Amino acid sequence: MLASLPANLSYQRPKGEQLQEILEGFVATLEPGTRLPSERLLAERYGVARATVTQAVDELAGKGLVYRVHGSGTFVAEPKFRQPQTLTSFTEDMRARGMTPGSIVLAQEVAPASAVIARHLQVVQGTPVVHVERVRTAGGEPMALERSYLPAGRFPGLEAADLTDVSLYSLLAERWGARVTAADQWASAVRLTEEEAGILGVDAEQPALLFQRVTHDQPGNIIEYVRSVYRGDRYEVHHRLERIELESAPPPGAGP
Ligand code: 16G
Repeated sequence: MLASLPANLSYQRPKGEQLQEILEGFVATLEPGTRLPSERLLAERYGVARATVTQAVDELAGKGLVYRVHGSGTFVAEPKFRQPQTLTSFTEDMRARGMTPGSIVLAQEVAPASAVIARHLQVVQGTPVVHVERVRTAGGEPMALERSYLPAGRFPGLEAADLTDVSLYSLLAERWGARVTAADQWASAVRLTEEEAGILGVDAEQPALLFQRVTHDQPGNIIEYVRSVYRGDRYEVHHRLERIELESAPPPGAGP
């Protein structure tokens, strides 16, 4: 395996930086789960301190490209899923990737809206809401834990519907004629609780992404508030940014 790596580092640039680039390119050619050559071997091959290799591997681990297993070595991570930037359901998103979506229902009940839920759904506190808690799976593997809150008055009977391996958005459209049209979504980094980590089958130290979504079926009409905790090792958020020249920007060459 080492044979496919460049033989030497150049003297021009910091060694750690070069090593990181080399390893990143190398990892991209390997199958997920492949074990990397040991840090000792890499240090010997490139004539650098072991700490330099450790730091380069740390950088790759920080980017989620590799992961360490104590006592066994460093392995190539599964590629990350990109959270779509369009309004899709988990089911549509997984199917578009050729994977089988699934859901395991952990809770499904009508309860009075707490102050926080009421604020997001823009209803009076105490209004009955359907609370659905589901583990979302891709090919049987847990990816996210979703807690959805929907106004019970708008979706009577939802608390008793069979949601196992079912798309909530499809069901809302088929049974109650509610088609999602727009949503506001916020992403933030969170720590998993021990319980959440257990459900998702990951270490509690692992970072996770929290997506909060407020979904509308028509302008001004909120039908859902969701808090979804996605595995940080399997998901990333991608934004395509295009530069808009600001009118107030000084013309090129203009002095201060
Ligand atoms: C996605 C949405 C979630 C929605 C669900 C419906 C994010 C972060 N969240 O997971 O808000 O409730 O799709 O999926 O994308 P379903 O129709 O497959 O049940």
